[in-house]
Amino acid sequence: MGGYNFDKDLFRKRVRELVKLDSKVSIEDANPVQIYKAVGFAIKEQIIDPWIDTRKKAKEQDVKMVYYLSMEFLMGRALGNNILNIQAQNDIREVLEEFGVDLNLIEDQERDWALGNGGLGRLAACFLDSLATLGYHAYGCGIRYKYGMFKQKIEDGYQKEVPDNWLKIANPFEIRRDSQRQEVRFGGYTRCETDEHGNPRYIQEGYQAVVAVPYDLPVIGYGNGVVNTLRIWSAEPVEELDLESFDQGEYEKANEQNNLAETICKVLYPNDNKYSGKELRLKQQYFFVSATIQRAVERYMEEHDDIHGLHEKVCFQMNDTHPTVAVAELMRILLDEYGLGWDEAWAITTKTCAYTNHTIMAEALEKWPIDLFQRLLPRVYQIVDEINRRFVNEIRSRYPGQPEKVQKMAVLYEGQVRMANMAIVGGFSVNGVAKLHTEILEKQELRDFYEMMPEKFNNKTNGITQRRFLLHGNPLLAQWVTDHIGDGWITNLPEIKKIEPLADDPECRRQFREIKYQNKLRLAEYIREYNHIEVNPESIFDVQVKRLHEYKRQLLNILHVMYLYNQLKDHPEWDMVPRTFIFGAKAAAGYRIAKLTIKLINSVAEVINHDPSINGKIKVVFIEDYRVSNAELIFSASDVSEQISTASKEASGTGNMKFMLNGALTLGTMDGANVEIVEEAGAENAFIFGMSAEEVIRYEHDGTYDPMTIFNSDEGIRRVLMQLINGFYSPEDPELFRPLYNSLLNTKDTSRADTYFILKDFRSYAEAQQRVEAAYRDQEWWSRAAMINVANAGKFSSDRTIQEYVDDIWHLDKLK
Ligand code: B1H
Repeated sequence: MGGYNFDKDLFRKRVRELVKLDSKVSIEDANPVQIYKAVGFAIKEQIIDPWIDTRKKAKEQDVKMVYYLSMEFLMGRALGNNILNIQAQNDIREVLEEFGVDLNLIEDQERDWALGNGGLGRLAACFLDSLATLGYHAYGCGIRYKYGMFKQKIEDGYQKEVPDNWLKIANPFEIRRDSQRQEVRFGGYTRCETDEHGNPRYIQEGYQAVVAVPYDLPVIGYGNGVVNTLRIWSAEPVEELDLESFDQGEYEKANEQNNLAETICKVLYPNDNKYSGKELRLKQQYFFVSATIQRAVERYMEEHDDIHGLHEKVCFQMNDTHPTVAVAELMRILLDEYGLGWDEAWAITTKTCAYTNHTIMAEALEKWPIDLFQRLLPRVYQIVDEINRRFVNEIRSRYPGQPEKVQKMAVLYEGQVRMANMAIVGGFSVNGVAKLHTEILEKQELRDFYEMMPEKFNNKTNGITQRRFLLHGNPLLAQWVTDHIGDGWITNLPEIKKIEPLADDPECRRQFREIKYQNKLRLAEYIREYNHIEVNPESIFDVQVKRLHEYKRQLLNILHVMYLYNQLKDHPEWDMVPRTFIFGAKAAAGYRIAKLTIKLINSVAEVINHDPSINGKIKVVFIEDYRVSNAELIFSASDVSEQISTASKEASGTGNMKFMLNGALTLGTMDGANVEIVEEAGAENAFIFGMSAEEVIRYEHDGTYDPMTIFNSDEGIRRVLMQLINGFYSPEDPELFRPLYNSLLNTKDTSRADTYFILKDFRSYAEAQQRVEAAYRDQEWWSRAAMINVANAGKFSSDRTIQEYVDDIWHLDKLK
């Protein structure tokens, strides 16, 4: 397909007109928000034909397409990336300069589209970017939450959650598609009728319905004229409440439907890696899955005449277990609406659905109580029950005399619907998100399934889009790379390997250092403005930004900072390389230990940053409201990338890749994709420490780990832990951090002490930090290693990941 043929004169004219139409001001008097909206709308005008054409071509060429089903799409801001992807940056910058405004200022007016928690949602966003750029037809399908991920405020060192009313400024890119609404039904009961052939037909009655209305957002391929769609569904009552015409009973029913519609899309659940078990969450899941599948089948039948060929043109990729009710919903539609027999319907379903697993954390496993599931989705439950009945029979005949196989693999077990099991049984592909993660799935978590159906299992190591995280987020480095090797890397990241020889050229290293320095100044400026802390741009920027979770071990990081501070106080003459420890993390609103960790980081910052005796050698900064838009600033300015999860717990990580691409060195455990990062960059250009996944798993099985022996034998560690309970960082309330202390040393129940092996890995981590310090003193070595990291980041483009999904799972056709 072609490009976008950006029309600069039209754009200039339209921005003038649109500020008037939308805000009733002339361009001269418009404020930045008003200009942002007009610019967004004017860009939408320029991509609307390619957007329509993409859909048309897909139909004409009858290409196979994928629906990426996800509860989360963590898109960040769209404007800047859209401008880059239509390659109109210079034109737009110039037009805005004519109007006397700076493009960066306009970009800054946009709110993040924060319809996701963390890695899982951001991965979905990167995948959409890559799908469009590679020229595949795809829909991202999700929910148009009224409130996205909460905004984080820090007050007195504590996290406070503020609702994210992101739609308050109308989104200039979205288009409401009333013509494609779908009805989604909850509750009631099923009645069985016999049709004219004597076959049973199931009818859901007495249900409550909502209307699902899609809003489409463009996903613009880089320079290729392909515009795909992120389709997010919003719930509305079937009929607007009409007070006059309803008797009391009708009124109450209508009122209930109103409330249902209003609550479903109200808010994103802010849990990362954790199952909440709330009924409303299951409603959300069924709501967007049902609407998506109904529409997908409807569209398929508009363009084809035989439902049996569905799998040849459509794939539903289920992003974790959250949308796996898709398996049963597709069965329902095929059975009840198309009148297929079970075997036919099952054959189609199991060739159309595929499942990605993103975590082995036990608390993230979705298991719905059967009574709740059945009450909410009576017909769908019948189908789940039948899927389970048949599958259990299959297990029994395959493994006679081994009832534990049924125990482990059945979909229904002990009063619960196990969503992962349903996804594995009902899909043709099960993939993990990094080599190590997939191995753990095959050998441990999903071992029985792997033994029974090994052909379904495969690995797809995650990736990130270089268009957002280098081209947009780090313009100085992007330009430098392009100046040296051309711009092929923008759509073919492995080409970036061509800069590797430049790492041996002292002048190139100097330029590289200068760019990092400029980015550090830019971040320092941000920190000054938003945190009111002065940081030293010559110091090492040592950064851990990600969701706050015990397994990610922000606590290990801050305990080590406390340890360093003790050393510095003991030896004021120590000429350590100045360090700025930067944290950014949101904690789930109900996650006590995580929130207390944030308070600890801020309390430590408060003490250390105000201690003149250490001459600013250590600074601690907690960046408020870490999100996609400020992440772009942070990665580009980082020297050290903290990837310190307990080995085996982080399925992949993707922040690790963003740091690498921006020339930060990984300080990490052999976990998730860190393993592959080290493989690519070379172990000598990273700082690896800690237990291996195997060791962790062994300890978990034999239960012999006792952190108390470490506490008793290691003076340095003991001193730091005592500072958690002696008021050193909380003089007004010495008991404040006791829960953190207890989480490490639980004396009542030692099996619950230090579940994430923080004390076990502490010395190894501290030693790795010393290596970082020593290495940084040699600036030539450091910049060379950083450049080698950038040069070897090619594997971690989501373009590569998507091509692997296409080749091994989806088998899509490229748009011509
Ligand atoms: C990941 C989640 C997750 N894995 C449940 N699982 C959620 C689970 O709202 N919930 O209920 C939300 C999110 N998120 C992350 O996925 C992994 O922890 C990362 O290691 C991985 O890089 C990322 C993308 O694969």
